[in-house]
Amino acid sequence: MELTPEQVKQFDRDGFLLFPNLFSGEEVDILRQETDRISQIRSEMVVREGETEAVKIMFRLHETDGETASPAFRAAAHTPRILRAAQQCLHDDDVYMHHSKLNMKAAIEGSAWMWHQDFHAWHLDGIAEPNMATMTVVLTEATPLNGCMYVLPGSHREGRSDPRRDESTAYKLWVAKTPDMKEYMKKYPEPVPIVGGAGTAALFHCNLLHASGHNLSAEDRWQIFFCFNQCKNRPANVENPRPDYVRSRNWTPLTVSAEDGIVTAGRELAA
Ligand SMILES: O=C(O)CCC(=O)C(=O)O
Repeated sequence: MELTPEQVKQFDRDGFLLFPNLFSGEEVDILRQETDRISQIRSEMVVREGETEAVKIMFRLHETDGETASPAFRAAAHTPRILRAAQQCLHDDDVYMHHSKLNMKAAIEGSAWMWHQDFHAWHLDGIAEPNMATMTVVLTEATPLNGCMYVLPGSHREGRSDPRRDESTAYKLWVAKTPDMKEYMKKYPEPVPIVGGAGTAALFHCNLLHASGHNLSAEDRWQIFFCFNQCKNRPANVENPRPDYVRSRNWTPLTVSAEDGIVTAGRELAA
């Protein structure tokens, strides 16, 4: 897949692009089987929450080594639909993966992600420029009831806001301060929900304000995130760097593979 020049312009203007049904049912089934497998693993890369210790996040699915490595997710990350789109929107063919993660918002218990910009945490990782983008793919239908993600169109142009630390959920993060967020919501168009059937995807800029609510439904909401950075923008040394699974040290440029990579990986896993 190759984005059109209009789509790249739209990304620059709005900070995101939506891709309904980007992945097929067969591809989604393979990725869901892998999700089931990895969620059984006990590891610091598998973060749990709530009374039932439901999995909230699983990290580092795209590498060839490590407890959570998955050939199918690795293949997904290299497909033109994901990697080529990221290269085009970052205006650079040399990109690497800062991290990959799967957010598994568990039925009833899965908690919210307050409004935030991803780049604040990544800047603290030592990354200088906000030239990063994330491709997210929903692996189960995403709806407002099950806590779909919302993006605030154009808000990436705001630059980096001065956030506060939110400790209220199992995964602590930097979030926009409430008075600032109220102003941004007056200034920019209505938030856009990332809703759609399994396989629907969105690519968004690292300074785009985004959030999602609690999962009030009876079904889990699963969603993968591949976060790309330009190789030339790799992090500088920082004191006490975060672990490799959130701040990758693998800065080798990624190469685009064939579109059928997930199906091939699925066959090999099943053999
Ligand atoms: O999973 C979600 O709904 C949102 C996740 C998110 O905003 C993030 O990981 O930065």
